[in-house]
Amino acid sequence: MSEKLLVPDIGDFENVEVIELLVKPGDTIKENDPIVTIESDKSSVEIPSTISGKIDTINVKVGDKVSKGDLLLSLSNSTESLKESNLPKDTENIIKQAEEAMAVNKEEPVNVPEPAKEKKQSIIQVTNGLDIDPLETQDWLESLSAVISKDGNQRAHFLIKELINKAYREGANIPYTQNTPYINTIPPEAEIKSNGDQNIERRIRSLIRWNAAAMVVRANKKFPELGGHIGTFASAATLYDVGMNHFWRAKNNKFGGDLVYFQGHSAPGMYARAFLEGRLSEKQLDSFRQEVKPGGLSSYPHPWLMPNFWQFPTVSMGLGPMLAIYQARYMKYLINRGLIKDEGRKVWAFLGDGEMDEPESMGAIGLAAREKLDNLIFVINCNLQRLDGPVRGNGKIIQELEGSFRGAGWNVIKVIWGSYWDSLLANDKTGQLVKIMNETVDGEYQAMKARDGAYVREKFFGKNPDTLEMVSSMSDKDIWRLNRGGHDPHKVYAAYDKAIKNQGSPTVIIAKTIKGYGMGKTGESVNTTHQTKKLDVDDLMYYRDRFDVPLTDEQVRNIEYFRPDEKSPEIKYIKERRLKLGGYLPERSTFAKPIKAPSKDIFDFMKVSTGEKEMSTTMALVRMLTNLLRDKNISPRLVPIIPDEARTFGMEGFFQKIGIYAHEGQKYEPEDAAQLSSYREDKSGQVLEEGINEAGAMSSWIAAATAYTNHDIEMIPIYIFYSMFGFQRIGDLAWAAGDSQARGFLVGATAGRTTLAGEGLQHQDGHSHLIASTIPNCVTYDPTFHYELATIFREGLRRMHEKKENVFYYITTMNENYSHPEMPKDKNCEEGILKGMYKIKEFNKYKKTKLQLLGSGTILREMMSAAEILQNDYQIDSEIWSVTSFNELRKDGMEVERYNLLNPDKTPKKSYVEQCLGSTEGPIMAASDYMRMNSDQIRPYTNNKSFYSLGADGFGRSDTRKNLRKFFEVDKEHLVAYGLSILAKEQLIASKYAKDAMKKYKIDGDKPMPTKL
Ligand SMILES: Cc1ncc(C[n+]2csc(CCOP(=O)(O)OP(=O)(O)O)c2C)c(N)n1
Ligand SMILES: [Mg+2]
Repeated sequence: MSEKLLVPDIGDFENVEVIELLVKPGDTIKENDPIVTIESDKSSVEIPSTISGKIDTINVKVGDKVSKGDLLLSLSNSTESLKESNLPKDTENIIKQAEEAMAVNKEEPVNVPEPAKEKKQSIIQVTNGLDIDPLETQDWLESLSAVISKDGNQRAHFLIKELINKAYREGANIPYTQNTPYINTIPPEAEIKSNGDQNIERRIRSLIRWNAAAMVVRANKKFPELGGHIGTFASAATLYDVGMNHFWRAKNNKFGGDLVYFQGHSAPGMYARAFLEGRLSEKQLDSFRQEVKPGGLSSYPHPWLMPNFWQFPTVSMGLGPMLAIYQARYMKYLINRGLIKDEGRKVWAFLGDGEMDEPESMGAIGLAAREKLDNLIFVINCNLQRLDGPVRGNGKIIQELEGSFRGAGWNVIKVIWGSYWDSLLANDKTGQLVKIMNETVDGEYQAMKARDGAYVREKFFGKNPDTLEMVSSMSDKDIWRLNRGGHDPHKVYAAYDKAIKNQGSPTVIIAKTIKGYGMGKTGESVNTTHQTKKLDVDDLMYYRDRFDVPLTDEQVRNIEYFRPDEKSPEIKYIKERRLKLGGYLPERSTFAKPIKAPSKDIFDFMKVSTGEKEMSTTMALVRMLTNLLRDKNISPRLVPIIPDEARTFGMEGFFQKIGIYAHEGQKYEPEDAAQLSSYREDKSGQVLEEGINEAGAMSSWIAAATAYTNHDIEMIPIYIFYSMFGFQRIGDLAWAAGDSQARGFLVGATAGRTTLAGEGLQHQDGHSHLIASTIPNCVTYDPTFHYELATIFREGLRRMHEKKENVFYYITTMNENYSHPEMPKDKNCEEGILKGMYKIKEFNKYKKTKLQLLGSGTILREMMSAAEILQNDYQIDSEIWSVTSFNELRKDGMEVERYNLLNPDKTPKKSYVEQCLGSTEGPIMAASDYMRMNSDQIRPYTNNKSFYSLGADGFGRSDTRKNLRKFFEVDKEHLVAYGLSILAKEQLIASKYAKDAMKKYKIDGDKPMPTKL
């Protein structure tokens, strides 16, 4: 039986060119095998087969233009075929039912019943929240208690929900509240108990506390400028220790490991623990914050500086929470794509309560709930203080966070009160204690912990006669010992245990602690705690006594570290616990296998001229990626990341081909189901379509770009964004990517200040390369032609993913269509492209006057046209250099210059720029579609040649490309005029030529500088 394969619905396009045939007559194909690649002026897409069989004839050839319904090929022996109708069965049924319903509706007029008349009643509304009938209240509460004890919490919850629904239906406008009372989420009777030895754990914790504080104090004694923080870790020690002793599993050869984002300022605590574990020496502790000499300990978690220790940079507040969310999401992505096993690994993130004010901290919590990230646990250390003072003096940060997280769909566990409060709360029959707990604001809670028990009795329990009575038999000391939940290992253990068992949603543990816990009068719960880095002898003695650290007064005065004997129960315990949990944390390692770079010929099609055909470099990139998806080594590792701009970049073809990642698959039939580029969501989809969310997309990219260490699998993330919304928008995340040793590609598409025409000031990028150049391990390129792009991309794959170099690439691509020439045959061309410049053309007819013309990005083409005019109209020769990266040239120039200055006695080396330009003839004129600073970067390395740079300085604006280039003076006419003027200034030609050209091209010499317009 013979079947015919027709061109499917390709959206709004008609007469689209066939650019590749992927099959030939005689081939046996299966459903979904790609048949041909077609390309419009915006995008290229593969057409998959909808049938299986052996190809008899192919009815199209490369270069043909096709539209929907055209015959592509005929097949025989097909084993499967699509039904006439493409509509899924379900849809057919739905349509049928709808039609039947409509038929019925036609006959029967819609009969909407009149609303029942409201019975008028006179009710006295109580609006001030007072209890007008305590007996009635008591009845209701007792009924509820009875339900709880008879049928359990769930039933009680159900009844309350029903009551609320009923009240709502009857018109009661009940304000919705996400808050529960200011007490622990887990009642004491439901707490799961730790099987750890509490005494030893307390001793270990005390030693860690002491050593952490000692290392900060010692460093500052030596060099007061070094700084450091004691208060943050002092408040969080229990939160960390319970995790370290009982929950966090390390990576080893059997398990991938939990991923823990440590709060940056608590770094001393992690070092102090590693010291007890025997991983860091006393000498290393003594080099805290002195990193210049090898072996020093970095101030905060920085993988770049301690590559075998720290995994995640977190100290720029707000990045940790966001990165952790996307890390958890990416872990699920890898699992759902079958690239890693689901081992129940967790991502834990430790955050400060002040940190939660960063928009990034809360910005992605909706995504975490939506994606049901039950592998994610936030622990927010609510010590109620940030740097300057209270986080919410007049309110309650814990309640506020509870509302926000619960509202977003998280599982919320509040750990507010320690065990000493349990009996008081159990005796709170009238609810007065909880009432004052609810009413007391954080400013008061903080002040209480800066004072003493008598103050707490008066200011807290004294708020109500009942509560004052409750503590009448307690001494002030007893009252002072009433601990906060975050300092109680039992409460923390119970919360962690519940968190790891939670399914279907992320968990946030909101723990109440005291900033500077144990630091005494100078540092505990006072507004200056955060900055306290020095403790005087009295404070140190107090700290020692407070935590029973076994040091003599003399040792305290010397601020000695304390590490018990190797055979002591403490050291044995700490090691045993970690052994049980698979190893030490934090620890950074990688066992990822390299990805073999694709063979060179996969990019060969980008080395030949495109002839008449015009395309943008963005489109060339999409073509290249489409080809890479056919390489079986590379294909599964590619992670295309797009923030809602796939159609802008012509990448919609990827939707069908590799699918959009969606953890729930696709629960609906997409509106464009019948089209070739239909919006296909899939549980194992490959594209990360992030929506309008550059920070999230960058966080995903970082997760993918560090998968080689966090998941031991090398991935190739390619994040494609509007270049203006890249580095400018998420600069600090890009910096963190550098710190994280991320490997992957960032592509700034629609780049250039005059190349993106109509979009205007906020869209036209003239500086992303400069921002990118600030990141030491970011390699950047601004290519013009497809073969440059291919050469750069392939080298990026080789350096990063085969050779595992810790760099990442930033490449700009444009949306201007033009034809691309064949790659020059010169054997140095490839090297030049990669180093940053190569000679692309030379005009050498007149041999009188010469100019060196350097162009980058699309402005190279303006430069090439200008050179032609200079030759034809003014008899000026020139050499034209394609500069693929001013940034890379500058890096090389800097390095060589530095070497020469540091080695005055040696033969000076030559920078690459000097090698190219040093002995050329004539002044240099350089231009790019970026600020002059871009091309200016190489000025010092040209061997003192005259150097002039042009560029697009100033705010962009919407207009045509031609007008914009004229405005910013980088069009060919301005380049000609400037070129002549430069030659005149250098006294190589008469100035009249420049004047004439300006007149000819209507260039006004008195026009204001574009930066001022
Ligand atoms: C983006 C950013 N802004 C400012 C800072 C400076 N800073 C460091 S810690 C801190 C206060 C932290 O308070 P909190 O989050 O409550 O943490 P805590 O130390 O109280 O646990 C500030 C403002 C920073 N590290 N990062
Ligand atoms: Mg805080």
